[in-house]
Amino acid sequence: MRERIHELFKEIRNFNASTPSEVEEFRLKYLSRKGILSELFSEFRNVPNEQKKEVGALLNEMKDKVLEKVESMRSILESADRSTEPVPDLTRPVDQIIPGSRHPLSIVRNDIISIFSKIGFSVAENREIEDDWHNFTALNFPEEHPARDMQDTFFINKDPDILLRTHTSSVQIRTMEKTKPPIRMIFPGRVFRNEVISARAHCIFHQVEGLYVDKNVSFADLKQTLLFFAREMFGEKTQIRLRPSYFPFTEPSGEMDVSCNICGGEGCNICKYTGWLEILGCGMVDPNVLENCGIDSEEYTGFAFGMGIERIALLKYQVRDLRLFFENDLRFLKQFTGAF
Ligand code: 2NM
Repeated sequence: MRERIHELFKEIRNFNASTPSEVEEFRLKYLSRKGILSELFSEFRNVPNEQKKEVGALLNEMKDKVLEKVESMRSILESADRSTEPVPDLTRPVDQIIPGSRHPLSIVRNDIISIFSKIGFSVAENREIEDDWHNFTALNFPEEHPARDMQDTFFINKDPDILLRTHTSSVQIRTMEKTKPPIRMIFPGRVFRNEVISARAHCIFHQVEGLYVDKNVSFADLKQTLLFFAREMFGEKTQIRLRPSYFPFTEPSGEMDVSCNICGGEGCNICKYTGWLEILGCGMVDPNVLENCGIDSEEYTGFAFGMGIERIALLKYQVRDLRLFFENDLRFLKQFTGAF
C-alpha cells in the first residue's frame, strides 16, 4: 500500500489541466465518495498496527496535496482566462455625467440668505411644531383671531396648544426670548396653513422672515434695507413702494411691491397690468411683542418683514402653478441648473 501511495503522490504532483472541467474531474477522482482517497481509507483497516501511524499521516497529506493542487490549478486557469480578455478601448468617450440641480425653492432661499448676509444678518432655524404662545399669543394675536381657528391652522391631536407653525415668526419669538439686542437675523423655514391646494396656494410653503432689533431702529432703516434687498434680488433698476397694511405683530405695518421687471413697468399679465408685484409684508415690531419677549420697548425698537419663497420663485422663474414646486417632476426640476 505504501508503494501505491507514493505512485499517487507522483501522479498528483505531475497533474496538469487545461480546462476547469479537467480540474473537476481530477478532484472527483481523488475526493468523491467512491474516489481514491475513500478507497484507501477503507483499506486502512488492513494496515498492520505498527504502520498505521505512518500510513495515516501519508493519507492525510495526500488529501491536502490534492486540495492544494485543485486550488492552484483553478487560480492558474482563471488568471489565464483574464489575460485573454480584450483590452478596453481607452479612446471611448465617458458616459455622460448628468449633474443634479438645486430645487428652485432652495435656489431662491439661498439667494435671499446671501443678500441679507452681506448686510450683517445671520440665520436661525427652529422647530416646526409649536405651542400657542410662540406662534400666536406672544405675537399679539387676539384670542378671537381667525388664524387661531381649526379652519386655518393645523392642530396636533386637536390640542389647541400644539400646532404646526403658521409662520416662522415663532422662531423670532424664541430668538428674542433668549437674546439680548442687537439682533439682526433672518429665519427661513417651512410653514403650514390649512388651505385648499390650488395653483396659487398650498398647505405647506416656505418663508423667509427678518428681524432687526436695536436702539434707534427706525422705519427709514426698514425701507433702506428692503430697497437694498429688492435691487440685489431683482436688479439695480428695481423700484419699491410701500402700502399701508395690518399685522397683529407690527405697528405700523406695510406691504412692499417691486416694479415689474418683466414688462419694466409697462404692464403685463404677470403684474396684471399694474406695473407692480407684491413681494413682502413688513413693519415696526409692536412694543407688546418686544415686551412679551422680555425686551424693554422703551430702550429698543425693531423692524421685521416676511416673504413667501414660492411667490418669489414664481415671479423669478415665471412658473404658472405653485404645485409644480412640490411634485418633484424631474422634467420641471432639471430646468433649474447653475445656481448652486
Ligand atoms: C411678516 C410681516 C411683518 C414679523 C414680525 C415678527 C416679530 F416676531 F418680530 F414680531 N416676525 N415676523 C413680520 C412682520 C412678518 O410676514 C409677512
